[in-house]
Amino acid sequence: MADGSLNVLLLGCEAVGKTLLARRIRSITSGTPLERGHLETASTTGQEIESLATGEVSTTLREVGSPMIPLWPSYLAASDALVFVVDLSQPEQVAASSVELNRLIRHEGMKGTPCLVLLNKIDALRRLTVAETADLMGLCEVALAAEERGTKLECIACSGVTGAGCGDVVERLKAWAAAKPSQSG
Ligand SMILES: Nc1nc2c(ncn2[C@@H]2O[C@H](COP(=O)(O)OP(=O)(O)O)[C@@H](O)[C@H]2O)c(=O)[nH]1
Ligand SMILES: [Mg+2]
Repeated sequence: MADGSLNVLLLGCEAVGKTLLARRIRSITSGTPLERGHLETASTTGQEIESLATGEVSTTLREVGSPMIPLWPSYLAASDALVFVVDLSQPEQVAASSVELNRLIRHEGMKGTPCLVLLNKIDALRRLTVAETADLMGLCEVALAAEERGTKLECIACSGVTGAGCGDVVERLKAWAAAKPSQSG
């Protein structure tokens, strides 16, 4: 994938809100409001790709659906950054998210790849708090494990439905894009 764009891998367990977040992020970067129909998503069985305007270096956001969990690590080598989504409204799924995040962080393909954990659906009425989720997932330990491997892990609480926190996600993508070494020379 030597196209010069920033390649970001978007992962997370079933129905955590990856596709809607990708659409929300594209709407922010393109300055085009999200149409009502775009709020309804279909389950992603394979991959979905969004191209984002993130300054001089564009971004390719690649969602790989949860049916492809066994294949997720194989996408790490070609990725510049990882965005991992967790659903605060599905407490019963948080353990599974923790297992997959730990597996990815400890995979040799990470090689210092920065990771952004999105604590999504903060708009939901019944949900875990950010602190509860961080506790249940052992996010402090995951961040330490990441640091030992030269990987930086950051968290942002957000909602694909309301757009809360999504501006911060875009800023992070833009910072990664700006820091990507030019491949033209
Ligand atoms: N309350 C709430 N629901 C959301 C949010 N984002 C997505 N959803 C819902 O969660 C379901 C799965 O969303 P989708 O983007 O397809 O998840 P994916 O499988 O991870 O790609 C859909 O019913 C969405 O409407 C959010 O921020 N808040
Ligand atoms: Mg999807």
